[in-house]
Amino acid sequence: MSHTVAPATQDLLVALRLALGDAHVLTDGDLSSYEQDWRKRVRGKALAVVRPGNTQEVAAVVKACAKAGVSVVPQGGNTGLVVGSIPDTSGTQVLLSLQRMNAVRAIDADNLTLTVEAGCVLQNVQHAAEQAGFLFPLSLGSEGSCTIGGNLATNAGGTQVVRYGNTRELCLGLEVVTAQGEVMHTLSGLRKDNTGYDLRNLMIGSEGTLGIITAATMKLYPLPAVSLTAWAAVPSVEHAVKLLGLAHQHLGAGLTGFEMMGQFALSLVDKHYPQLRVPLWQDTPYCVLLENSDTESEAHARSRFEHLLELAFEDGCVTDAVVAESLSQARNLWHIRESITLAQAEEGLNIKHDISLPVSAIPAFVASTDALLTREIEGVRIVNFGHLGDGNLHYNVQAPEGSDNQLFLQTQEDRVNTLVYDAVKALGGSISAEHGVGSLKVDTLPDYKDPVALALMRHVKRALDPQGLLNPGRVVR
Ligand code: FAD
Ligand code: 2HG
Ligand code: ZN
Repeated sequence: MSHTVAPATQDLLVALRLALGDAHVLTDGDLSSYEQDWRKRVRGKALAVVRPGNTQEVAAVVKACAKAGVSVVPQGGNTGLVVGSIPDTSGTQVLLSLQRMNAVRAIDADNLTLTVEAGCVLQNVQHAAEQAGFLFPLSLGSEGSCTIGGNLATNAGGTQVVRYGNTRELCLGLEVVTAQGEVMHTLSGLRKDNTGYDLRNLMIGSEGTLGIITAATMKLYPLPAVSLTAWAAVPSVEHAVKLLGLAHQHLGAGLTGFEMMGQFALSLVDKHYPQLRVPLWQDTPYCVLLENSDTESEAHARSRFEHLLELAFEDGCVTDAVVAESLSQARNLWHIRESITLAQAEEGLNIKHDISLPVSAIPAFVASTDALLTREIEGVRIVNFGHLGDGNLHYNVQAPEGSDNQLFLQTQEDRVNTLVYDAVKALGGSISAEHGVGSLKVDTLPDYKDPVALALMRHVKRALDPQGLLNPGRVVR
């Protein structure tokens, strides 16, 4: 397919080809993997997909685009869930894929750090750390395709946050290409550095709107000597919260995962992946997946873990439980948890809500919002699961059985969002816990974000990207 392009655009394409070589400036062929979001909700159209191989090439692309007044959309693994990593439909934006920048630059064992390029797939970062005898704890269902640059740009969370924090907490230094095409060399491995404004933390979570992350220095941890996993049936959300309190009390920093999964969420895994054999889900409204990792001996850790479960049984927090007897059993249990997103995709599009609340407010939120939605929309199905240990729920709303999912989204999405987000706001929560804002929530954010904070965000955007060329229309307008 050939394009008719304006002379200025033609000049830009020539400059990009000169900088990267023809093979890494794509304008023809099937570009859907770059132009379509992971959930297949939106398809954009890029002027060109560029694939720089190093930081200087990223800077050259940004400079050429700034000169031409063309906007740049950075993309890592394109697994984001808020439509932030694809071009708009105008055909005028350059999609900058970081995937070729995937080297592990250095591992500093004494400093407990590793320095990686932004396009490194998360799973490869985990493997590199493990091969050096360390743990890189960030863990997401998308880890086979998402990149560390995307994780930083979204400040991704995942299933180990309760112990190790979000991506932000794992990062010590960044290398960033600015909107002007300059390179900010702040790839430090320092744990202490009070030399002014924290630009690293400004870039983290900015979703490609303030700069393009090209490399990062990340923290490493000792590999745990033992990891224990249990799958427990709990009679209510209140009981799950009580179990979380017990786990904090008895496991301390050894508590590395605490996930809650509602019955409907698990029924979708059972329906679409019956081979995974979801345990206990049929007779209980919620299950909890609990992980305890430690550096002490297995026998000691196991007896403490089992003691915790005994107490939970006595308290009525847990009505039934399975403790993994081997690594492969533990992996299977985690695989079930990580399959919920895929099972939802099989069932058809739903309305996603990635929300956070104080843990103490979660039982009231679930009780009142379940009741509200059930009253308002007959037959509505709620896919409720998430990282309860972090106060983060994926409170997704699925169309009634047998109805048209697309039509449901078209007619109900705004109304359902208002119902859910108003309830979140009333309880002091956030409408984006870990996925970010992207373009999906950019117009909703002003209704829920503190207006002074939002105004400051706009000032920051104008100061760092006065031409408004870095991922425009995402996070703030
Ligand atoms: P992309 O999707 O490519 O981009 C995401 C955003 O970051 C975009 O705004 C993009 O412009 C920007 N960006 C990407 N790379 C750069 C860069 N180098 N510099 C500047 N900006 C950049 N998220 C969680 O937080 N927790 C989970 O548990 C979780 N589980 C998931 C499970 C599944 C099955 C899927 C599909 C997604 C899940 N996600 C989860 C969402 C997603 O994987 C994360 O947001 C991830 O961090 C995105 O990484 P990516 O490389 O795919 O980024
Ligand atoms: C998870 O925790 C992801 O599995 C995806 O954040 C959540 O599918 C979702 O809504
Ligand atoms: Zn999540």
